[in-house]
Amino acid sequence: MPTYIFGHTTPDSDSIIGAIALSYLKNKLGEETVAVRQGEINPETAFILEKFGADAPAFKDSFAGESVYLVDFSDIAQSPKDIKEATILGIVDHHKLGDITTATPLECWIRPVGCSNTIIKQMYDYHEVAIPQDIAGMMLCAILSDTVIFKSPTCTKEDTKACKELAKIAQIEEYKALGMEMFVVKSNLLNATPRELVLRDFKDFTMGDKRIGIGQLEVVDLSLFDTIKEALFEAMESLKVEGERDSILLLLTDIMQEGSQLLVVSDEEATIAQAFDTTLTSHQVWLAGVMSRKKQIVPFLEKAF
Ligand SMILES: [Mn+2]
Repeated sequence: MPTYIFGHTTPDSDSIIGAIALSYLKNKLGEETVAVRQGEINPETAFILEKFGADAPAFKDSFAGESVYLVDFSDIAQSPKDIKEATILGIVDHHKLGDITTATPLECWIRPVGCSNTIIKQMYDYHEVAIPQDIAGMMLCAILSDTVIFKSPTCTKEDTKACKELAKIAQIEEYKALGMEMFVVKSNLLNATPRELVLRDFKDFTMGDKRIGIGQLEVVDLSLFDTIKEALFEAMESLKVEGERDSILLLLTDIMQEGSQLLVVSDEEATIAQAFDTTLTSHQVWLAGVMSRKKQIVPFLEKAF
């Protein structure tokens, strides 16, 4: 029986590419592993897979009785429903430590860098395994995505160093231009319903006794949202009710202006405003300099709730 490797629910490029890259490494090291995904492929990831001629991992969301590696998360809220019945052999992640626990010792590569793929690059180096050209190109894209082409406050020297080395292996010289091309793809809001947009990069968190869902859309021009903002609010409202959540937040991040418009649907709007030391107008506020959900949103909400 193979070991399955997968990222969080509503997978982003880091989760999908991370599973592919880690699976290749583990297989080289003599383990039998298969990369899978817990959700649909988003347009940015589809662009990356197509560019490097890779297939999407198969969908699988039940792992009772199986062995698994987790990539890019350690929160039960972002796990398959039966994660407690799986044997977790290892975690590769760059988020806050979540609430997953294990009954047996595990391999942990958890480091405060900008992307899980940066850590996977370091794992290849540690084990002295060569990265194939196509996988290097995809890992490069995942890091450019997670670090918003090095603009995110989560980006570290290790991420830029990993990108340089991966770009060399992938034989891509203008990799910042490739990053921009990727974000233009990401900025395409057509062909998606407001609900799909809210859920495109969406994570649930448990804070105190509250369930809080936080989505993020990164675009090259915030005015793209002008005509659909009301529809986004409506979609957030219904997702709040359906998911029995206390709050839904949506970050509309402008990667050129380097800030985010925060939309809030919550029973506790005052607590959320307080968390960011601001006031909301019509359930929204511009947060200058805020680009990272992980570093600039979640910790403040954790404190407030
Ligand atoms: Mn990530």
